[in-house]
Amino acid sequence: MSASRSEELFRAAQALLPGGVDSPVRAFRSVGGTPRFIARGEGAYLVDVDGARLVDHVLAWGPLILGHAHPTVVAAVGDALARGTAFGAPIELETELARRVTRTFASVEMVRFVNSGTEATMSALRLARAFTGRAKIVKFEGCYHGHADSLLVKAGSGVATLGLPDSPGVPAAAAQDTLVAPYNDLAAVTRLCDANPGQVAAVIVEPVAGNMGVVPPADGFLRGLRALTREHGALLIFDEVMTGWRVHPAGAQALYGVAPDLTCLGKVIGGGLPVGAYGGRRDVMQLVAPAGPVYQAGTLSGNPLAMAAGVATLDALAVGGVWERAERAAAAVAAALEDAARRAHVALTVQRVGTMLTPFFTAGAVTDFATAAACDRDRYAAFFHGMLDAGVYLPPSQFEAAFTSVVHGEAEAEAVARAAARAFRGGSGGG
Ligand code: KE4
Repeated sequence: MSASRSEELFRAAQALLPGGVDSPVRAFRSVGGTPRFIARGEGAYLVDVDGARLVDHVLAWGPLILGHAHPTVVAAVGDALARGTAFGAPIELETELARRVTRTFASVEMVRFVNSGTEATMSALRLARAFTGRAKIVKFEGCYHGHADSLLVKAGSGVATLGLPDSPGVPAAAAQDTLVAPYNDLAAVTRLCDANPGQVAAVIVEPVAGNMGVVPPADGFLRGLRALTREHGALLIFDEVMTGWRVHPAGAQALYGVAPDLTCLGKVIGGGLPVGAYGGRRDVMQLVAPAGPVYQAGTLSGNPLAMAAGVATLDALAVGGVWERAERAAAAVAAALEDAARRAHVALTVQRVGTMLTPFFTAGAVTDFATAAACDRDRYAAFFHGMLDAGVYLPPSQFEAAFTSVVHGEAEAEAVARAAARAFRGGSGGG
């Protein structure tokens, strides 16, 4: 389908916005072509500015587990809007959302709301460094925790695996205290902790990786990190910005039975409005200003519109059987993609945990960034466009997770099956 209005808008946007977007992945750089400009969202669908109606499996990169413009969320935000957009003063809704978060995540005794996942992880690391009095952190290759300097770091060379800046503008000084290990490699983390005795403040991990595509933790990996951090006096931070309410209604920590010291949240918690959060052990969180000396602040943190959207989203999701609809939808999409690939004799590995999944163009399991990077990205790009032309909007990158909502049903799964058969037949990512 022609995308003439999107092309026109994209040209105008590129004159004023770097790359024509406000977040890089939206620019279709890894799949090519022109990003679709969106006119509106309707439940499981996006309608683009050229009138194309697309089954949406990006869902704003995870937040919209209730689908677009859910009536309960729209009403709650509209109601809050009529009373004002921001006060810069405490409101009851902050405590209401905090109640829901602490009831959901048993390891979270206290929580601080911020405006993004980046703020959440950046603040959690500062807090871990303050609590332990240590400087070094361990992260994993292929995991993304937002764009704070000390987290835009790639694996260095050599055993020390000292972090190297992963972006211009990140000074070596900001990267040198970040140690990087391969995902699912507990031995590597042990080596890093042993090589830096008494220096590691925290290990931060996506308990199910979503930012290299969906990569589940190997058996014992998370439990091993829990034991290792305890042994070394470091904090364990679960970055559940994506996995929170996505892999399980109470996050990966409930799914795998491992309690971190700190948890970072985002996406679903704001129902599509800007909300991030970090929380955890009371003895750690009590260090956060103004209760304690660890400074962190935000003009619009806890603002009434975002809090209203978050409370409405979590309340709608808490109704018995609702979350399971999104999980059933994800299972149906995974089965449809696998079946179409099998019929087309295409090597495809679909990895799914709960309501997030990734079709990898490879024959074997994807267990870390190296195996993710070995996938055929060109075939993914071709498949992405084949699906888009057939009315299904997948993430415009092999290294992302696709999502479902509680309003994705059989009709949408059938649309995916038809689109995939056509995309594979048309040679888009096909055999
Ligand atoms: P934000 O600052 O984008 O709200 O959150 C950063 C973040 C932190 N932790 C995890 C596990 C995340 O997945 C993210 C952000 N996820 C990406 C999608 N892979 C957001 C999409 C984008 O960058 O535009």
